[in-house]
Amino acid sequence: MANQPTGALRLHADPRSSSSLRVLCYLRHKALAVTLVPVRLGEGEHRSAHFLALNPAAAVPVLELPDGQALTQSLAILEYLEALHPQPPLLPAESLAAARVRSLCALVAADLHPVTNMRVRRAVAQAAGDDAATAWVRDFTLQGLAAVEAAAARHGGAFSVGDAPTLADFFVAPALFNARRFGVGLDPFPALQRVQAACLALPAFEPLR
Ligand SMILES: N[C@@H](CCC(=O)N[C@@H](CS)C(=O)NCC(=O)O)C(=O)O
Repeated sequence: MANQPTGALRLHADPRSSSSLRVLCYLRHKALAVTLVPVRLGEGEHRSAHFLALNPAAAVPVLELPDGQALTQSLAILEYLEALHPQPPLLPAESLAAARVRSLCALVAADLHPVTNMRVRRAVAQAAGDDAATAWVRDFTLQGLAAVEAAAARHGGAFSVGDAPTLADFFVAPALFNARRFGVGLDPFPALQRVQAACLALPAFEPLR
C-alpha cells in the first residue's frame, strides 16, 4: 500500500492506561508486531521534553511509524491501522452500523475519559482534596458508563455493537477496566457486564484481566 511504511511500529504507552490499552488490545487482536516504548505516567514521563517533542499534548498512546512519524489519539490510530489491516474487520461496512461503532468510541474517548483523566483527577485533588477527587472520578465514571450502557443495550448483542467485536469494544473494555480500578462496580450495567465477559474471553483482551 502506498501510504504504508514498512518496518517496525513503536507504541509509546503506559500499559496500565486505558487509552494505551485500546491500542495494545487492538494490536493483539490483529496480531500486529509492535515495540512497546514504556511511558510511565505516574513518574511524569509524558511531560519530559523528549516525549513532548513526540506528542505536544502530553498524553499516551503515540504510535510511531517506521519512518519516524508520530500518530496520536487512540481512535485515529485504530482507524489508521484498520484501513491498512482490515482483516478481521472491526468497522462494519454498512454506514449506520459503522456510525454506531464510532458513536460508542466517542462516548468513551470524548465524553467519559476526559473528565476522569489523570490530570483532571490531580487538579480536583489539589483544589478539593483526595476524597473529593475519588468522588469526582466515581461520579463521572458512573454517568459515563450509564450512557455507554444505554447504547450497548440498544445496539449491542454479545459485544457492544452487535454480536462480533468492533472498534467500540476496544474503547468500552478498557473503560470497564478503569471503572474497576476506581472501585466502580458494574451491577447497574447488565449490558456492559455481558460485553466485558465477551471481551475478556478473547486473547486480545488479556492485558485487561
Ligand atoms: N483522547 C486521547 C486521550 C489520551 C490520554 O489522555 N491519555 C491519558 C492516559 S489514559 C494520559 O496520557 N493522561 C496523562 C495526563 O492526564 O496527564 C486518546 O484517545 O488517545
